[in-house]
Amino acid sequence: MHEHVVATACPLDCPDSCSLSVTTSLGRVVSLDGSRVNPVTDGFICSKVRRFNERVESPLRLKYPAVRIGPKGNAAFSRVTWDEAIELVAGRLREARATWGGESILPFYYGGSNGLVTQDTADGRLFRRLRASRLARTVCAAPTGAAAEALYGKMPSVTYEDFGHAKLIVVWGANPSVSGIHLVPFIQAARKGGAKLVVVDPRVTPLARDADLHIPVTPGTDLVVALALHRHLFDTGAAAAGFLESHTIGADRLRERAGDWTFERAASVAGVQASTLRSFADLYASSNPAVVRCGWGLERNRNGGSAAAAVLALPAVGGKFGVRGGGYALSNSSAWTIDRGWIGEDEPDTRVVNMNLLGRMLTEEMTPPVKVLFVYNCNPAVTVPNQNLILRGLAREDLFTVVFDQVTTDTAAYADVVLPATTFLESYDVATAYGPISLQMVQPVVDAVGESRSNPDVFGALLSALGLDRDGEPQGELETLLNVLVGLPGTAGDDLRNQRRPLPPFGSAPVQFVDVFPRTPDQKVDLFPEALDSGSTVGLYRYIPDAPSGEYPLALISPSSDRTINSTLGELPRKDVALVMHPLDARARSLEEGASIRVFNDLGDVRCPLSIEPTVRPGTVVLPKGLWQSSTGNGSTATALAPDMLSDIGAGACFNDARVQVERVVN
Ligand SMILES: Nc1nc2c(c(=O)[nH]1)N[C@H]1C(S)=C(S)[C@@H](COP(=O)(O)OP(=O)(O)OC[C@H]3O[C@@H](n4cnc5c(=O)[nH]c(N)nc54)[C@H](O)[C@@H]3O)O[C@H]1N2
Ligand SMILES: Nc1nc2c(c(=O)[nH]1)N[C@H]1C(S)=C(S)[C@@H](COP(=O)(O)OP(=O)(O)OC[C@H]3O[C@@H](n4cnc5c(=O)[nH]c(N)nc54)[C@H](O)[C@@H]3O)O[C@H]1N2
Ligand SMILES: [Mo]
Repeated sequence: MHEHVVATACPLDCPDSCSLSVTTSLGRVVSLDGSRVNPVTDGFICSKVRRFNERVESPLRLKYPAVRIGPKGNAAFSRVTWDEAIELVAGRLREARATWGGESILPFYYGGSNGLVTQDTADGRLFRRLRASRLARTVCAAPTGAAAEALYGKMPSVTYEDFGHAKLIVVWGANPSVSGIHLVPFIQAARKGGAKLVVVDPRVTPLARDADLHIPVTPGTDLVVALALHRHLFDTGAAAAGFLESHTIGADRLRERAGDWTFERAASVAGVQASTLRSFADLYASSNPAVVRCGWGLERNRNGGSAAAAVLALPAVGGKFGVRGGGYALSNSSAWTIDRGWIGEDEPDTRVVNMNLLGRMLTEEMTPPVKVLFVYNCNPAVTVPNQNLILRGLAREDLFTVVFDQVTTDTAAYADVVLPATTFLESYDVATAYGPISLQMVQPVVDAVGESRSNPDVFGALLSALGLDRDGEPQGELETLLNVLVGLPGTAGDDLRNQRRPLPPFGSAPVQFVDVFPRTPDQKVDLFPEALDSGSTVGLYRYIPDAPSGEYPLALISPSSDRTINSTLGELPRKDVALVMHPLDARARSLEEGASIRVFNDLGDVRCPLSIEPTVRPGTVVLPKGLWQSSTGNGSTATALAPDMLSDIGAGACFNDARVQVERVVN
C-alpha cells in the first residue's frame, strides 16, 4: 500500500501546538503522530489528536449543506446544494437586516481550529459589513486577558523551555498533565535539578500528587491566597523595593488592599491551613528563579479577574523578573503582533453582545431581537453557561440558526441550515501556540470530506452573494492564507512559506525584563490599574464571598479532560463520564461508588454515575467540561449548572461558581 507522510501542525485550542507527521494512504488518514519539527512538542502528541481521523470519518460528519426538516433539536435535515444553501442564508441575512437592522444578526464563534486563517478573516468582513451585533468573546480567558493587558500590556511570558531554569515552579489553577502536556517534561526536568513545585488547585492533579506543597483551595478563593502572599512580601521586607520603584506603579494601592489578608484570615476563607500558606509565602520569597504558571482554573468565577491580577502581580512584588526561568507563564498568543489591518475595517461600531449571556439574548426582550444566529467555530449548546436557557433560545421557531461545523454537534441539531466545514487535516491554516511561542503552517493532508468547505471559502461566498465583497480583497482560502502570511511581522510569512521556523525578534524563549518589557504606555507594570478598579463590580483586589447556600452546598468545577478539546471529539463514545466526589461527601449522602446520581441546582440537573475519589477536596465535585448531550443520562452537561453571571473583571464565564447538591436517582 502506498503511503505518504505529510508534515503539518495541530491548531486546536491547546497551548502547545504540536508539529505533526500524518501518514495517509489512498486519500485517507492512516495515522497521526508527533514530529520533532517543533522542538517543544518533541515528537509526542495527545491521545485525542492521535484519534482525530475518527472525526474526519465520523458518522456524524457533516458532508453536505442541508436544511431542517424536523422539529428544532432533532437533527433531521435534507440535503441541498451549496448554491441553494448560500442563497438561502444570504436571503435570510438580507431580510433580517432590512426588517430588524443588522444588529438582529448575531455571529457566534470562538476558537474552532483556532488558527489565523479560520477566524477573523472573511467572517469578520462579512459580519462587520452587515453591521451585525459584535460578540464579546468572553467564554475563556477574558478575566485573565483583561488583567494581563492592564498590568503588563500582555508582555510575552516564560515559555515551557525555560521552566528547567527555575528553582521554584508554582502551577496555579492549571492542569498541564491534561491541558498542555508538553509542559510536564520541563517541570520534571526542573525538579530533577532540585526545583520545588507548588500546586494551587482544589483537586489533587497528577502534578499536585508529587508536589512539595499542594494548596487545595476552595474554588474561587485564589484572590485571598495571593493577597496574603503579597501582604507577607511587603510586611517582611521581601518585596523588591528597587524593582517596584523603577519598574512599577500602584504598589502602594495593592499593598493597601492586601493589608487585611493575614494568613489566618485567607486560610479560613480558602479552606486551607494557615501554616501551608506561610510555607508557600516563605518558599516564594526565598526562591530564585521562581516561575508562576497561571492557568485558567482560577479565573472562571466571580473573583476571577482580581485573582488573575493578584497572581500576575506576584513576580513584580517578589522581584522575580530579569532571570531566565523567573516571572510568570501565561498565554503567549500575543507574542506575535499580527497585522489585521488587511481586514480593512472601517465600519461603525455596533451592539456588543457578551457570549456568556447567549441564553438571555435569545430569550429575553431585546432591541432589536436576535433573529439570525450564525454559529461557527463553537458549540454553545454544550460549552456556554446556562445550557437550558440556551437550548430554550435555540428552539425558538422565529429564530433562524445557521451552524457551520464539521460534525452534527448538539448546536447543529437546532440549526435551520447546516453548512459542512473542513477539519484542519483538509485545509490550510497558520497555528499559533499559546504556551510556547511558535507559528506553524497547517496544510491539507487529505481532500475535503464530502462537500465540506473552509471558513474563508464559505464567508467569501456569502460576501459575494450579498454584494458585500470588494475588489482586491482575498477570495477564498488560498488568497486568505497568503494575506495572513503577508500580515505577519518581519520575515515570519516568508519563513513559513519556506518551511523555516519563524521566531519573533526576541526569540522563542524571552526573559521578562531582559528581552521583553511591559507593553504598557510607560513600559511599567501597573499593579493597580484604575480601569480595573473602577470597571470591577466591587473594586480591584476585593474579594466577593460565595453566596451562602444551604440548599446547594457543593462547588461544581468542570475542568479540561484528556478526552476532548472543549467539546471537540466529544462525539467519540466514552464510558468514563462520572461526577467525582470526595469520600466524606459521598458518605454524608450514603452514596456508593457507581451510584446513579443527579447533580442539580435551580438551573438544571445532570444525571450520571458517581465516582468516589479522594482527588478532590471535600465540598467540591467535578464533572469534565466538553461533554456532549449524549454523554450523560439526561442530555445535560456541566454547563446546565453553570450560572450565567459574569466575573468581576473582563465579564468572563463563571463555570466554577456552579453550586449544587447531589442525590441518588431511584430508578
Ligand atoms: N485535553 C485538553 N486540553 C485542553 C483543553 C481541553 O478541553 N482538553 N482546553 C484548552 C483550553 S480552551 C484552555 S482555556 C486550557 C485550560 O487549561 P487549564 O488552565 O489547565 O484550565 P482548566 O482545565 O479549566 O482547569 C485547570 C485546573 O484548575 C482547577 N481549578 C478549578 N477551579 C479552580 C479555582 O478556583 N482555583 C484554582 N487554583 N484552581 C481551580 C481545576 O481543578 C483544574 O485542575 O486548556 C486547553 N487544553
Ligand atoms: N463546563 C464548562 N464548560 C466550558 C469551560 C469550563 O471550564 N467548564 N471552559 C470553556 C473554554 S476554556 C472554552 S475555550 C470554551 C470553548 O467552547 P467552544 O468554542 O464551543 O469549543 P468547542 O467545543 O471545541 O467547539 C468548537 C467547534 O468548532 C468547530 N470547528 C473547528 N474548526 C472549524 C473550522 O475550521 N470551521 C468551522 N466552521 N468550525 C470549526 C468544531 O467542530 C467544534 O464543534 O468552552 C468552555 N466551556
Ligand atoms: Mo479555553
